[in-house]
Amino acid sequence: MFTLLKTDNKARRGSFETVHGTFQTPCFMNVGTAAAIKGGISSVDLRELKTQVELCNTYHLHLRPGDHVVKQMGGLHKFMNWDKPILTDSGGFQVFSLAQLRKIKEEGVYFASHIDGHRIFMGPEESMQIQSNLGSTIAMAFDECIENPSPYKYVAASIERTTRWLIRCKEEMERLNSLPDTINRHQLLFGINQGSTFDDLRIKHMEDIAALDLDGYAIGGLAVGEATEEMYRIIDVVEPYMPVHKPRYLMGVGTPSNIIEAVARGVDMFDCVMPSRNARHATVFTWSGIMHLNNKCYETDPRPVDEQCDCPTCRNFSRAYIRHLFKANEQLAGRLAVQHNLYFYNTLTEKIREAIDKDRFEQFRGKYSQLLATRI
Ligand code: PRF
Ligand code: ZN
Repeated sequence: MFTLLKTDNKARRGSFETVHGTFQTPCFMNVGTAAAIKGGISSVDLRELKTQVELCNTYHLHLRPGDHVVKQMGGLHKFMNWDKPILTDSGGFQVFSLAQLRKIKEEGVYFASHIDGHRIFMGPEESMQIQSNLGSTIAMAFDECIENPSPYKYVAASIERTTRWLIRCKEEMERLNSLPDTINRHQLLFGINQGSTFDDLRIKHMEDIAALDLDGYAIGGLAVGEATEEMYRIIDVVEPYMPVHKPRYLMGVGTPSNIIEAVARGVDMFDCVMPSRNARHATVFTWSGIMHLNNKCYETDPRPVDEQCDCPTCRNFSRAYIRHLFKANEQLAGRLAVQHNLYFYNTLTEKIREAIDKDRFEQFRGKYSQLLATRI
């Protein structure tokens, strides 16, 4: 159950109680697409990185190792030895971004696996069945993530279909949660708002899905080609139509600055590959801005990545050492940088929560929104 603890202008401080424990919002979910955080980070490592929620992907785990294998192993929590909340994305987005030879029909999507090309069908029922086999804490609805820009007529028809898919997701989830051999019979379902950059379609779709009284609501279809200012504008447009007492999740966003700006607009939950992906390319986030560790200036720099950070990497290693590891193509380089970046994002949302608690979020935003985006 989600409890809205307090607000500071539009920024919200919440607490979400689940069968896998309670997490605090605003929250950044750490992305472990195929049941692992890229860069060689295990669930044991995450316990030292202030991770509250791990995000995994229906599409990837269905292809490999197969959701039936995960179910046989007792579900995702047991499989990867993580006992805190897990959110699974529905496959909606990955089918549209990764799969080939895609055909969208009323019943669902026909596509070819990006691994070996074999033909697969996924519709709302299949997505719910896979997520039920995975036994995640929160399942996401099966949606169509439309790229920006898209024609108005296409978007108008697509959101109607996404709403029909959502109704089927809800019915199938209720059925699965009532079966005796289901891994997590308290699995929650979030709906996903779509509508591209059309205000009226965004609002209509939000109204339609809000009426279904789901466990939470996501804003999807953003950070897919539109300008950042346009993304903020769409959040401003749909936010007034989102249920106040349900968590709000902005999917696949974003930079530290994007997160601060979305919290200022009333969003509670985030996920993004950016901290782990950028880290593997030697780009780290610090409280003074963005740093590229391959730069020559760090060759003999004895300081930690961030002098204000107390992550396992910064407590033990220098910029010079990590730069050397990147230059020498050592796997440890990525691992150390990913640990730092995840800790940074998890600390960022922690500091945001503290700021909201003390009614100081606007000061926090003023101090950091631009600063964290500068390159140093
Ligand atoms: N839908 C789903 N997952 C997503 C998105 C979406 O629109 C996005 C868009 N940024 C990221 N992940 N199901
Ligand atoms: Zn650090």
